[in-house]
Amino acid sequence: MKVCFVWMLLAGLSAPNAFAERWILKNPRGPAAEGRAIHEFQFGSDRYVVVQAPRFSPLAMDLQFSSEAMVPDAPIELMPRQEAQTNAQNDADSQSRAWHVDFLQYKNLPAQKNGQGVIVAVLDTGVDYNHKALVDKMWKNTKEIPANGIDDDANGFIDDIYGYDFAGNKSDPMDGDAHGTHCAGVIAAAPATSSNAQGVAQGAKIMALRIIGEEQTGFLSDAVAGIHYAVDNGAKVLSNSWRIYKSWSSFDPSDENFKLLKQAIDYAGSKGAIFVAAAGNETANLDDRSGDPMVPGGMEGVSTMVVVAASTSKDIIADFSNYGQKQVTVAAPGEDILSTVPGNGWEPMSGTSMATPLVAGALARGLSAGMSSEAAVKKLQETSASSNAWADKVQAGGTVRLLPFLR
Ligand SMILES: [Ca+2]
Ligand SMILES: [Ca+2]
Repeated sequence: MKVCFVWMLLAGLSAPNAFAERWILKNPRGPAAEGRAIHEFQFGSDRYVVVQAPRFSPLAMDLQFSSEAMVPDAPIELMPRQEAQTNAQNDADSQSRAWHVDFLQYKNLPAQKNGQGVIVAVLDTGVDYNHKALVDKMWKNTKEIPANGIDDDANGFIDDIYGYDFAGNKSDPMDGDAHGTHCAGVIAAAPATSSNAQGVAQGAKIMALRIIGEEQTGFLSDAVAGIHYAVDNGAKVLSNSWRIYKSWSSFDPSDENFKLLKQAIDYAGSKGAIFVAAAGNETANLDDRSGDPMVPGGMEGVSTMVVVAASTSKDIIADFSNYGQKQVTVAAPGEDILSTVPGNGWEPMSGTSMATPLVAGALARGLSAGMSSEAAVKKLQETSASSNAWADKVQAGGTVRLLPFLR
């Protein structure tokens, strides 16, 4: 027992808090940061470098003194999965029937406006790109030769075929969870053989960006790097079902890491890419989060961001969904959504996490119909079905309707 206790104590002492060990440096000057960059970002005249350094170490001191600012890289998390609120009978139904596919009349949508030619980046836990319903829906970096250890297309990433694994700092973005595969399926999955489940934009291509690693957490700077990768490699819609609240972390929202994220989203906007973000699952009003802001969905003044709440099959707000007449753009089906999971499976999941890729896919269809990014977002809002139940919940006053949107 004694040995065991000592071992545990040592393990405790030697296991540093990973999140305190990664730092964002603004305009580092000295030699301390040389050769240590995990990421580098340039915004205007400002250079940001992300490095690893033990807290309170001489190295950390050096980095601090030789940088304009130094802040901890912040942890980000997935929206926790929501338990289905339905009874056993409905639960059985949701295993075999994708209600959102009927509700939004996928089969009546114009086939030629199916997302063809539009790349949708899924910034999540990765994607099971071998899933039968996704294998033909993946974006592939055709200029890259796989597994030769060379960055053939000189985009800064070696052997990146389906996207990139920023959480694991490697080229293979295979899903380490199920969340990202589910989101990818909501966007573009080929029809299931055993149900009506399928993606909303089956002509679109999925770019897999793994920014959430073990235990459904990741680093903010990996999300920023993922946004850059997506935009620089041609994605026009970015689906983001992750977030962080200020109270969950040790950083101040006025800090450089918030700025870095905002600049990345602005960069996406400047390239005509739409940043779609989940509203979150805390039944909170995002219009009133001054005490505890959430990013990215709660960020104010980001005109190119679309924030999505979750609706149910009764077309009311899901009881977990965040909302906000000003901050949340629109609602979409997000409860008991049947979609792909790794290993050729299909399962229902609930959350604004699921509503978000549905809107991302819908926007991809709009872009494939020749709409500009701005026009697509505007029309998606205008054609949403407004109702009293939604009037104070989302900007659009209701949930998306794809027939009028694509008409
Ligand atoms: Ca490459
Ligand atoms: Ca290669």
